[in-house]
Amino acid sequence: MFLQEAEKTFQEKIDSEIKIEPKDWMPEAFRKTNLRQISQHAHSEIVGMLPEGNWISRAPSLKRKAILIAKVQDEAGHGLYLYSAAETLGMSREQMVADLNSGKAKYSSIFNYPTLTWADMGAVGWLVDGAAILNQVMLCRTSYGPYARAMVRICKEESFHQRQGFEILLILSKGSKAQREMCQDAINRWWWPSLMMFGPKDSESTNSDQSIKWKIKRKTNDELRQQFVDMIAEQIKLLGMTLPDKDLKWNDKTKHYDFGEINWDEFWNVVKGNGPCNKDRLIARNKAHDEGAWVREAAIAFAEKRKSNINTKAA
Ligand code: FAQ
Repeated sequence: MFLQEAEKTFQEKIDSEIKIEPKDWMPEAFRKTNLRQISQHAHSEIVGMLPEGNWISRAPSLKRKAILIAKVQDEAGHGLYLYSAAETLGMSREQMVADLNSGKAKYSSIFNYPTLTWADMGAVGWLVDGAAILNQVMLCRTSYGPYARAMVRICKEESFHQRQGFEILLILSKGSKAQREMCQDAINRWWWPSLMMFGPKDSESTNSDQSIKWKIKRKTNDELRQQFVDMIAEQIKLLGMTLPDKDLKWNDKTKHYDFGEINWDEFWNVVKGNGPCNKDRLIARNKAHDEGAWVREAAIAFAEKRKSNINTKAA
Protein backbone atom coordinates (compact mmCIF):
# COMPACT_ATOMS: atom_id res chain seq x y z
CA MET A 1 0.00 0.00 0.00
CA PHE A 2 2.79 2.42 1.02
CA LEU A 3 4.67 1.54 -2.16
CA GLN A 4 1.67 2.22 -4.41
CA GLU A 5 1.02 5.58 -2.74
CA ALA A 6 4.70 6.53 -2.90
CA GLU A 7 4.94 5.61 -6.58
CA LYS A 8 1.82 7.63 -7.35
CA THR A 9 3.18 10.72 -5.56
CA PHE A 10 6.53 10.22 -7.28
CA GLN A 11 4.98 10.10 -10.76
CA GLU A 12 2.87 13.18 -9.96
CA LYS A 13 6.05 15.07 -9.09
CA ILE A 14 7.64 14.00 -12.37
CA ASP A 15 4.53 14.97 -14.32
CA SER A 16 4.49 18.43 -12.76
CA GLU A 17 8.20 18.95 -13.59
CA ILE A 18 9.45 18.87 -9.99
CA LYS A 19 13.03 17.60 -9.89
CA ILE A 20 13.83 14.46 -7.91
CA GLU A 21 16.63 15.10 -5.41
CA PRO A 22 19.01 12.58 -3.76
CA LYS A 23 17.17 12.41 -0.44
CA ASP A 24 13.70 12.10 -1.99
CA TRP A 25 11.96 8.74 -2.12
CA MET A 26 12.35 7.14 -5.55
CA PRO A 27 11.53 3.73 -7.02
CA GLU A 28 14.54 1.41 -6.98
CA ALA A 29 14.37 1.07 -10.77
CA PHE A 30 14.51 4.88 -11.19
CA ARG A 31 17.65 4.97 -9.02
CA LYS A 32 19.25 2.12 -10.97
CA THR A 33 18.41 3.55 -14.40
CA ASN A 34 19.85 6.93 -13.52
CA LEU A 35 22.93 5.35 -11.97
CA ARG A 36 23.42 3.24 -15.12
CA GLN A 37 23.00 6.15 -17.52
CA ILE A 38 24.94 8.76 -15.55
CA SER A 39 27.88 6.43 -14.83
CA GLN A 40 28.01 5.30 -18.49
CA HIS A 41 27.96 8.96 -19.46
CA ALA A 42 30.82 9.75 -17.03
CA HIS A 43 32.86 6.83 -18.36
CA SER A 44 32.28 8.10 -21.92
CA GLU A 45 33.70 11.49 -21.04
CA ILE A 46 36.79 9.91 -19.48
CA VAL A 47 37.45 7.35 -22.24
CA GLY A 48 36.54 10.10 -24.72
CA MET A 49 39.74 11.92 -23.73
CA LEU A 50 41.86 9.19 -25.31
CA PRO A 51 41.17 9.59 -29.07
CA GLU A 52 41.85 13.34 -28.91
CA GLY A 53 44.65 13.04 -26.35
CA ASN A 54 46.40 11.06 -29.06
CA TRP A 55 46.85 14.28 -31.07
CA ILE A 56 48.01 16.72 -28.37
CA SER A 57 51.69 16.11 -29.10
CA ARG A 58 51.11 16.26 -32.88
CA ALA A 59 48.80 19.30 -33.20
CA PRO A 60 49.96 21.43 -36.15
CA SER A 61 50.59 24.65 -34.17
CA LEU A 62 50.97 25.95 -30.62
CA LYS A 63 47.52 27.54 -30.82
CA ARG A 64 45.90 24.26 -31.91
CA LYS A 65 47.76 22.40 -29.18
CA ALA A 66 46.54 24.82 -26.49
CA ILE A 67 42.93 24.54 -27.71
CA LEU A 68 43.09 20.75 -27.83
CA ILE A 69 44.59 20.49 -24.34
CA ALA A 70 41.79 22.74 -23.02
CA LYS A 71 39.14 20.62 -24.74
CA VAL A 72 40.50 17.31 -23.43
CA GLN A 73 40.73 18.85 -19.96
CA ASP A 74 37.08 19.95 -20.24
CA GLU A 75 36.09 16.33 -20.89
CA ALA A 76 37.87 15.28 -17.69
CA GLY A 77 35.86 17.93 -15.83
CA HIS A 78 32.61 16.62 -17.33
CA GLY A 79 33.50 13.14 -16.14
CA LEU A 80 34.05 14.47 -12.61
CA TYR A 81 30.72 16.34 -12.44
CA LEU A 82 28.97 13.22 -13.69
CA TYR A 83 30.71 10.84 -11.27
CA SER A 84 29.66 13.21 -8.45
CA ALA A 85 26.05 13.17 -9.67
CA ALA A 86 26.14 9.36 -9.89
CA GLU A 87 27.58 9.07 -6.36
CA THR A 88 24.44 10.71 -4.96
CA LEU A 89 22.61 7.55 -6.05
CA GLY A 90 24.62 5.36 -3.71
CA MET A 91 27.59 3.93 -5.60
CA SER A 92 31.14 4.99 -4.76
CA ARG A 93 33.40 6.48 -7.38
CA GLU A 94 35.97 3.73 -6.67
CA GLN A 95 33.37 1.10 -7.59
CA MET A 96 32.37 2.91 -10.79
CA VAL A 97 35.99 3.26 -11.88
CA ALA A 98 36.64 -0.41 -11.03
CA ASP A 99 33.66 -1.41 -13.22
CA LEU A 100 35.00 0.67 -16.10
CA ASN A 101 38.52 -0.69 -15.79
CA SER A 102 37.40 -4.33 -15.59
CA GLY A 103 35.31 -3.93 -18.75
CA LYS A 104 32.03 -4.52 -16.88
CA ALA A 105 30.63 -1.03 -17.43
CA LYS A 106 29.60 0.36 -20.81
CA TYR A 107 30.71 3.64 -22.37
CA SER A 108 29.83 5.23 -25.70
CA SER A 109 30.65 3.10 -28.75
CA ILE A 110 32.10 6.14 -30.55
CA PHE A 111 35.30 6.19 -28.53
CA ASN A 112 36.35 2.79 -29.83
CA TYR A 113 37.34 4.19 -33.22
CA PRO A 114 40.88 5.41 -33.98
CA THR A 115 41.88 9.03 -34.75
CA LEU A 116 44.11 8.60 -37.78
CA THR A 117 44.77 12.15 -39.03
CA TRP A 118 44.59 15.77 -37.81
CA ALA A 119 41.28 16.12 -39.66
CA ASP A 120 39.85 13.61 -37.18
CA MET A 121 40.14 16.30 -34.50
CA GLY A 122 37.80 18.41 -36.61
CA ALA A 123 35.42 15.53 -37.31
CA VAL A 124 35.31 14.51 -33.63
CA GLY A 125 34.57 18.07 -32.53
CA TRP A 126 31.97 18.73 -35.20
CA LEU A 127 30.22 15.34 -35.40
CA VAL A 128 30.86 13.64 -32.03
CA ASP A 129 30.45 16.75 -29.88
CA GLY A 130 27.60 17.79 -32.18
CA ALA A 131 25.78 14.52 -31.51
CA ALA A 132 26.62 14.74 -27.81
CA ILE A 133 25.15 18.25 -27.54
CA LEU A 134 21.80 17.35 -29.09
CA ASN A 135 21.44 14.55 -26.59
CA GLN A 136 22.72 16.65 -23.69
CA VAL A 137 20.61 19.76 -24.29
CA MET A 138 17.64 17.52 -23.68
CA LEU A 139 19.28 16.16 -20.53
CA CYS A 140 19.45 19.68 -19.02
CA ARG A 141 15.73 19.08 -18.34
CA THR A 142 16.09 15.51 -17.11
CA SER A 143 14.10 14.70 -13.96
CA TYR A 144 16.98 13.87 -11.60
CA GLY A 145 18.23 17.19 -10.17
CA PRO A 146 22.01 16.55 -9.84
CA TYR A 147 22.18 15.15 -13.42
CA ALA A 148 20.22 18.07 -14.89
CA ARG A 149 22.39 20.66 -13.13
CA ALA A 150 25.64 18.98 -14.24
CA MET A 151 24.40 19.02 -17.82
CA VAL A 152 23.81 22.78 -17.93
CA ARG A 153 27.49 23.53 -17.48
CA ILE A 154 28.62 20.66 -19.69
CA CYS A 155 26.46 21.90 -22.58
CA LYS A 156 28.03 25.35 -22.52
CA GLU A 157 31.48 23.81 -22.95
CA GLU A 158 30.34 21.29 -25.57
CA SER A 159 28.99 23.97 -27.87
CA PHE A 160 32.45 25.58 -27.89
CA HIS A 161 33.92 22.15 -28.68
CA GLN A 162 31.66 21.70 -31.64
CA ARG A 163 32.52 25.08 -33.11
CA GLN A 164 36.26 24.49 -32.78
CA GLY A 165 35.85 21.15 -34.58
CA PHE A 166 33.91 22.73 -37.40
CA GLU A 167 36.52 25.46 -37.71
CA ILE A 168 39.33 22.90 -38.07
CA LEU A 169 37.43 21.29 -40.95
CA LEU A 170 36.55 24.65 -42.51
CA ILE A 171 40.23 25.56 -42.73
CA LEU A 172 41.12 22.16 -44.20
CA SER A 173 38.22 22.36 -46.67
CA LYS A 174 39.74 25.55 -48.09
CA GLY A 175 43.27 24.17 -48.17
CA SER A 176 45.36 22.12 -50.60
CA LYS A 177 44.04 19.06 -52.45
CA ALA A 178 45.67 16.80 -49.83
CA GLN A 179 44.02 18.75 -46.99
CA ARG A 180 40.60 18.60 -48.67
CA GLU A 181 40.99 14.85 -49.14
CA MET A 182 41.99 14.42 -45.52
CA CYS A 183 38.90 16.40 -44.48
CA GLN A 184 36.56 14.26 -46.61
CA ASP A 185 38.19 11.04 -45.43
CA ALA A 186 37.68 11.97 -41.75
CA ILE A 187 34.01 12.83 -42.38
CA ASN A 188 33.54 9.52 -44.19
CA ARG A 189 34.96 7.53 -41.29
CA TRP A 190 33.18 9.38 -38.45
CA TRP A 191 29.70 9.82 -39.98
CA TRP A 192 28.18 6.40 -39.37
CA PRO A 193 29.71 5.84 -35.90
CA SER A 194 28.33 9.29 -34.91
CA LEU A 195 24.83 8.20 -35.89
CA MET A 196 25.28 5.12 -33.69
CA MET A 197 25.95 7.30 -30.64
CA PHE A 198 22.20 7.86 -30.27
CA GLY A 199 21.73 4.18 -29.44
CA PRO A 200 19.66 1.42 -31.05
CA LYS A 201 16.49 2.10 -33.03
CA ASP A 202 13.49 2.90 -30.83
CA SER A 203 12.01 -0.54 -31.54
CA GLU A 204 15.20 -2.15 -30.08
CA SER A 205 15.75 0.31 -27.23
CA THR A 206 15.06 -1.60 -24.01
CA ASN A 207 15.19 1.38 -21.66
CA SER A 208 13.50 4.17 -23.64
CA ASP A 209 9.81 3.67 -22.77
CA GLN A 210 10.32 3.75 -19.01
CA SER A 211 12.96 6.48 -19.22
CA ILE A 212 10.58 8.71 -21.19
CA LYS A 213 7.78 8.07 -18.68
CA TRP A 214 10.12 9.15 -15.88
CA LYS A 215 11.40 12.07 -18.00
CA ILE A 216 14.97 10.84 -17.67
CA LYS A 217 14.94 10.98 -21.47
CA ARG A 218 12.85 13.65 -23.17
CA LYS A 219 13.27 12.45 -26.72
CA THR A 220 13.77 8.99 -28.17
CA ASN A 221 16.97 7.73 -29.79
CA ASP A 222 15.46 7.96 -33.30
CA GLU A 223 14.04 11.48 -32.74
CA LEU A 224 17.44 12.81 -31.69
CA ARG A 225 19.24 10.96 -34.50
CA GLN A 226 16.90 12.54 -37.06
CA GLN A 227 17.47 15.98 -35.56
CA PHE A 228 21.23 15.39 -35.90
CA VAL A 229 20.99 14.27 -39.55
CA ASP A 230 18.87 17.33 -40.40
CA MET A 231 21.38 19.66 -38.76
CA ILE A 232 24.55 18.12 -40.26
CA ALA A 233 23.07 17.69 -43.76
CA GLU A 234 22.73 21.48 -43.86
CA GLN A 235 26.05 22.35 -42.17
CA ILE A 236 28.08 20.15 -44.53
CA LYS A 237 27.10 22.41 -47.42
CA LEU A 238 29.25 25.15 -45.85
CA LEU A 239 32.25 22.83 -45.99
CA GLY A 240 31.67 21.86 -49.61
CA MET A 241 32.11 18.22 -48.56
CA THR A 242 29.69 15.26 -48.74
CA LEU A 243 28.27 12.76 -46.28
CA PRO A 244 28.97 9.10 -47.18
CA ASP A 245 25.32 8.12 -47.67
CA LYS A 246 23.81 7.73 -51.13
CA ASP A 247 20.31 7.59 -49.59
CA LEU A 248 20.59 10.98 -47.88
CA LYS A 249 17.86 13.10 -49.41
CA TRP A 250 15.51 15.90 -48.32
CA ASN A 251 11.94 14.62 -48.00
CA ASP A 252 9.45 17.37 -48.70
CA LYS A 253 6.58 15.41 -47.16
CA THR A 254 8.20 14.72 -43.76
CA LYS A 255 10.27 17.93 -43.81
CA HIS A 256 13.25 15.87 -42.75
CA TYR A 257 16.22 14.24 -44.47
CA ASP A 258 15.84 10.54 -45.30
CA PHE A 259 19.00 8.56 -44.67
CA GLY A 260 20.41 5.08 -45.19
CA GLU A 261 20.35 2.08 -42.88
CA ILE A 262 22.91 2.00 -40.06
CA ASN A 263 25.08 -1.11 -39.81
CA TRP A 264 23.63 -2.41 -36.55
CA ASP A 265 25.87 -5.49 -36.53
CA GLU A 266 28.85 -3.16 -36.37
CA PHE A 267 27.19 -1.15 -33.56
CA TRP A 268 26.51 -4.20 -31.35
CA ASN A 269 29.92 -5.63 -32.08
CA VAL A 270 31.54 -2.43 -30.78
CA VAL A 271 29.20 -2.26 -27.76
CA LYS A 272 30.15 -5.85 -26.88
CA GLY A 273 33.84 -4.96 -26.76
CA ASN A 274 35.02 -5.95 -30.24
CA GLY A 275 35.46 -2.57 -31.94
CA PRO A 276 38.76 -1.40 -33.42
CA CYS A 277 40.05 0.17 -30.17
CA ASN A 278 38.05 -1.34 -27.25
CA LYS A 279 41.02 -3.30 -25.91
CA ASP A 280 43.45 -0.38 -26.27
CA ARG A 281 41.07 1.94 -24.44
CA LEU A 282 40.85 -0.36 -21.42
CA ILE A 283 44.60 -0.91 -21.35
CA ALA A 284 45.13 2.88 -21.41
CA ARG A 285 42.59 3.50 -18.61
CA ASN A 286 44.06 0.77 -16.40
CA LYS A 287 47.59 2.06 -16.95
CA ALA A 288 46.53 5.63 -16.05
CA HIS A 289 44.74 4.34 -12.94
CA ASP A 290 47.73 2.31 -11.75
CA GLU A 291 50.23 5.06 -12.47
CA GLY A 292 48.02 7.62 -10.70
CA ALA A 293 47.82 5.57 -7.46
CA TRP A 294 50.54 7.67 -5.80
CA VAL A 295 48.58 10.88 -6.53
CA ARG A 296 45.48 9.50 -4.81
CA GLU A 297 47.55 8.27 -1.86
CA ALA A 298 49.32 11.63 -1.54
CA ALA A 299 46.02 13.54 -1.69
CA ILE A 300 44.54 11.39 1.07
CA ALA A 301 47.69 11.75 3.24
CA PHE A 302 47.63 15.53 2.74
CA ALA A 303 43.92 15.77 3.65
CA GLU A 304 44.54 13.72 6.81
CA LYS A 305 47.52 15.86 7.80
CA ARG A 306 45.47 19.03 7.37
CA LYS A 307 42.62 17.57 9.40
CA SER A 308 44.95 16.63 12.27
CA ASN A 309 46.60 20.11 12.16
CA ILE A 310 43.17 21.76 12.41
CA ASN A 311 42.22 19.44 15.30
CA THR A 312 45.51 20.21 17.13
CA LYS A 313 44.97 23.97 16.72
CA ALA A 314 41.35 23.68 17.93
CA ALA A 315 42.54 21.76 21.07
N1 FAQ B 1 27.36 3.03 -26.99
O1 FAQ B 1 17.78 1.14 -24.22
P1 FAQ B 1 18.85 1.95 -24.88
C1 FAQ B 1 30.37 12.70 -25.38
C2 FAQ B 1 23.45 0.56 -24.81
S1 FAQ B 1 29.44 11.90 -24.24
C3 FAQ B 1 27.40 2.03 -26.08
O2 FAQ B 1 18.43 2.84 -25.97
P2 FAQ B 1 19.43 4.17 -23.12
C4 FAQ B 1 31.18 13.90 -24.98
C5 FAQ B 1 22.68 1.09 -23.60
O3 FAQ B 1 23.58 1.48 -22.58
C6 FAQ B 1 28.72 10.53 -25.14
N2 FAQ B 1 26.26 1.47 -25.57
O4 FAQ B 1 19.68 2.72 -23.75
C7 FAQ B 1 32.49 13.85 -25.60
C8 FAQ B 1 21.82 -0.10 -23.24
O5 FAQ B 1 22.59 -1.07 -22.53
P3 FAQ B 1 22.36 -1.37 -20.93
C9 FAQ B 1 27.92 9.72 -24.27
C10 FAQ B 1 25.09 1.99 -25.99
O6 FAQ B 1 20.38 4.33 -21.99
C11 FAQ B 1 32.68 14.28 -26.91
C12 FAQ B 1 21.53 -0.75 -24.59
O7 FAQ B 1 22.51 -0.26 -25.49
N3 FAQ B 1 26.65 10.35 -24.00
O8 FAQ B 1 30.34 12.27 -26.47
C13 FAQ B 1 25.00 3.05 -26.91
O9 FAQ B 1 17.97 4.39 -22.85
C14 FAQ B 1 33.96 14.23 -27.48
C15 FAQ B 1 20.12 -0.43 -25.09
O10 FAQ B 1 20.00 0.97 -25.44
C16 FAQ B 1 25.81 9.89 -23.08
O11 FAQ B 1 26.12 8.93 -22.40
C17 FAQ B 1 26.20 3.57 -27.43
N4 FAQ B 1 26.23 4.56 -28.32
O12 FAQ B 1 19.83 5.16 -24.31
C18 FAQ B 1 33.58 13.42 -24.87
C19 FAQ B 1 24.53 10.65 -22.91
N5 FAQ B 1 23.70 3.33 -27.11
O13 FAQ B 1 22.91 -0.20 -20.18
C20 FAQ B 1 34.85 13.39 -25.44
C21 FAQ B 1 23.65 10.05 -21.87
C22 FAQ B 1 22.99 2.47 -26.36
O14 FAQ B 1 20.85 -1.52 -20.74
C23 FAQ B 1 35.03 13.80 -26.75
N6 FAQ B 1 23.11 8.77 -22.26
N7 FAQ B 1 23.82 1.65 -25.70
O15 FAQ B 1 23.16 -2.62 -20.70
C24 FAQ B 1 21.96 8.61 -22.99
O16 FAQ B 1 21.32 9.57 -23.39
C25 FAQ B 1 21.48 7.21 -23.23
O17 FAQ B 1 22.13 6.36 -22.32
C26 FAQ B 1 21.67 6.69 -24.69
C27 FAQ B 1 21.18 5.24 -24.77
C28 FAQ B 1 20.87 7.54 -25.66
C29 FAQ B 1 23.16 6.73 -25.07
